[in-house]
Amino acid sequence: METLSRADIESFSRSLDRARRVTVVSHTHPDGDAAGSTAALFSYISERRGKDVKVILPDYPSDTLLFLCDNVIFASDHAKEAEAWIEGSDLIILIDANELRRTEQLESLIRASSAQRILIDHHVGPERESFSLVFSETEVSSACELLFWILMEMPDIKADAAALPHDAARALLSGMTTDTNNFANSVFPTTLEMASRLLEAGVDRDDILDHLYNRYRENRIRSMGYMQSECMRITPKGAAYMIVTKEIQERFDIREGETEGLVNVPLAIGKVRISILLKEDEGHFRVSIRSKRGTSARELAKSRFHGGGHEMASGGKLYFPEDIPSPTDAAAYIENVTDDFLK
Ligand SMILES: [Mn+2]
Repeated sequence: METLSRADIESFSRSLDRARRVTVVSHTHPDGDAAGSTAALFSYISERRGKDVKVILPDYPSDTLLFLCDNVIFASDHAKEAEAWIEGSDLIILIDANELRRTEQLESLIRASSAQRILIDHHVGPERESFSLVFSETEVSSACELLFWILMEMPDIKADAAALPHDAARALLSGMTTDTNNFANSVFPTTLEMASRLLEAGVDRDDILDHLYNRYRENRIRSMGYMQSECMRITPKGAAYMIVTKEIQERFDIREGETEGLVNVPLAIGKVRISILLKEDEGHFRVSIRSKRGTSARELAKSRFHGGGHEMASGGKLYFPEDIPSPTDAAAYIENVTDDFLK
């Protein structure tokens, strides 16, 4: 990848050489890119660099991603262990998040540590001031892709994907696959080149697809059908929205990550320009936004939902009672802001 600087690569490699104990972290509600990129860093740093390394994630991903999480400390139920590991680390790498606050409860521990901090990310607006070394590239599919191209430059890999630990290669292809929605969006020439090199190196893509897409619970599929049939609203200006209330989550026993992908579905409708999914949580809704070209999901997320992300795939939050008096006011809020936003 031409935009990677030789000096940064060398500096990263030296930091890995010097480190005794390494922490790899990513964002809360980890997706496939977070799980895949942290798993790949783990395999590379432990197997190729022989370092003591652990992945710490703030909480659990969906069950279908657990095949990437063999070496993870989940801080949500192992807080003491996570804290001790971070405190004893001299190198902390944040990947697939542009800001430390995306690690939620881990942020204060990371800020309190004297360890060197490195950021590897593909979102807009990296928090440069909190890291001594930053790899930030938005013209890639995923953090997994950016990491792949960084690893290709490493002196022990020498641009040979077959020299990656097998688990790292598999994790990289997995995370890139989920962030591109299985090659449906954010695909760059470098993305296909990465996929090609990993397949050539022997990664079993069919096995990855089976893990990612063929192991859902029946409830997830039934709830998605219900949401599309009964809960999707489309405004005259082409905003589609679905509100997954606490009541619906309980009725279908919806678990973490099980609404993943649902926000993309309404974009298949011709008149829909932007799709918004709200999932009720404690005191707020988690908001996912996807848009078609020419409409900015990021702008809407930034201006109305305290969020941000990518141009056509963003997220944020809607708080009650701060933004809306109560959860039942969410539909009216969405209709108002989208009517104003979609001129
Ligand atoms: Mn990502």
